[in-house]
Amino acid sequence: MAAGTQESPLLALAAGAARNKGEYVKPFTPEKAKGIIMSLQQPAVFCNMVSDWPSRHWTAAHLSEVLHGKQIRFRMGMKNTDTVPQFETTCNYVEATLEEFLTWNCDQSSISGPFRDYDHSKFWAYADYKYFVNLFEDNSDVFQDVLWSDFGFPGRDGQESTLWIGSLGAHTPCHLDTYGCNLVFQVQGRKEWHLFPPEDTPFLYPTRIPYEESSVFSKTNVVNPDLKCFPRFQKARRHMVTLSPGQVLFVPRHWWHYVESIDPVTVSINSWIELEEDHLARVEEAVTRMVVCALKTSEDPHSTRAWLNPTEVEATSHEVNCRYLNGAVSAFFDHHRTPKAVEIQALKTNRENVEKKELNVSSHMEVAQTHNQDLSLAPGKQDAVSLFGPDLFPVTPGPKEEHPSERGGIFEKDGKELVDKDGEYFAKSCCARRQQMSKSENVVEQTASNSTPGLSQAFISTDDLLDCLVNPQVTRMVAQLLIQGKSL
Ligand SMILES: O=C(O)CCC(=O)C(=O)O
Repeated sequence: MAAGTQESPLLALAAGAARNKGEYVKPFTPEKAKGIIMSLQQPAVFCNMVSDWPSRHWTAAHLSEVLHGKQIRFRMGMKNTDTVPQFETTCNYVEATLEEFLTWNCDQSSISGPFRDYDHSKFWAYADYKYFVNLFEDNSDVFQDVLWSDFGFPGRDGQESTLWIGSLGAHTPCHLDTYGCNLVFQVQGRKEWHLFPPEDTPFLYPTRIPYEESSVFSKTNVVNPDLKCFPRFQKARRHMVTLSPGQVLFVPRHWWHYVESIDPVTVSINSWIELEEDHLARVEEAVTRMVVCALKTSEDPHSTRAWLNPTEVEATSHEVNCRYLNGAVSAFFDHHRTPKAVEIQALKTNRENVEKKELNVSSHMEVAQTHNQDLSLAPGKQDAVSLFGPDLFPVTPGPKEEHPSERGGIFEKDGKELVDKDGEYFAKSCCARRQQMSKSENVVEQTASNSTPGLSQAFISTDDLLDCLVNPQVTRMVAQLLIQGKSL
């Protein structure tokens, strides 16, 4: 049993008695669920945890009534099987109501309305990444319909959640999320999840273009890979699961995922749970942003749209990026007060990229592989696996398997920049996608705007950053990666 998941005998007795009376009892207490989430290093599906959540009734038809007439932005994609991923930068967008979406989706002969230019047999539509706080700004009561407190996160509800409504074929290209781990509640229809462990990153051909602060995309279309261009992808260990209504998928930190709607209408709700490692990740992202913005802006100063994901607010200036970096570093130090803690955290989170001894790219890949003998649990938490059963099943490598799913079957199938008092700029959040996600991200902003000195006296200067970026170890690794990338 994982640390922190031990159930008290009294609770177990009470649960047994309730079950005997035919009452609905969740298979895991909040403490136990949280213990699993914090120790499991493999994706897994929780069943029978959300049957009493009011949001289980949130079909697209129901939501269209709740949102009566609200305009939503839909991403439009092709139902083709190209080998090139459909990044958000290459998609078209349509502003429409949910009602108009449902009409287009059901009445395939409809030739009017905002979707009129999109032949239903060729296109899918996806209202993805919709923050509750934006979508339900006039109706915040609905936040309480989502109860992540049942998973051990008290107070977390719709306010920290995102909604996804799609048609058949709607998908999100393969990416990893930089921050947190993820809980995903499938409400309507089914979605197919293709997951790959963080250790397989070299086989996924990561790219920072399109640039997005909170995601790293794969160049590979994982459902139709071009193996001539991306031969290492063959080594990636795909884990697959079909998520059905009523199930909650746990996606551990830095697992790659491609997600596709396989029913005519799908609705899901997710929440990214902040983790300790996010503090250092935020510094890494600030460095990445600075490098990407500097190089891409000088390559083509007029067209940020070509490389910036539409979920990002805008390309930010060097000054703003510098402030963001300083904010992230200050927040890191605020969190890890002692130098020892800083050292441990930095080394721990570095494991995916930098080997301490020799920065050899190919040996790095092998090390990544051997690290991965036991993907399932954090060290010292080996026995959480005993919790697998009908209410929690692991997502395992290889083709998807049928799993016992819903008991009872009650679910339907079917930067902007801010000007501060002194007139100086600070990016509100360099991350549009996650701007409501993380309370700790606000800490970065506040720390940056309250305590970051002027650029000239910045704690981390441009030269400090350059000293690190052109460190011989780093440039050697970059050189090796460049050569390796061109020699395959
Ligand atoms: O459902 C999707 O299309 C993508 C979901 C996703 O990427 C996430 O929850 O992190």
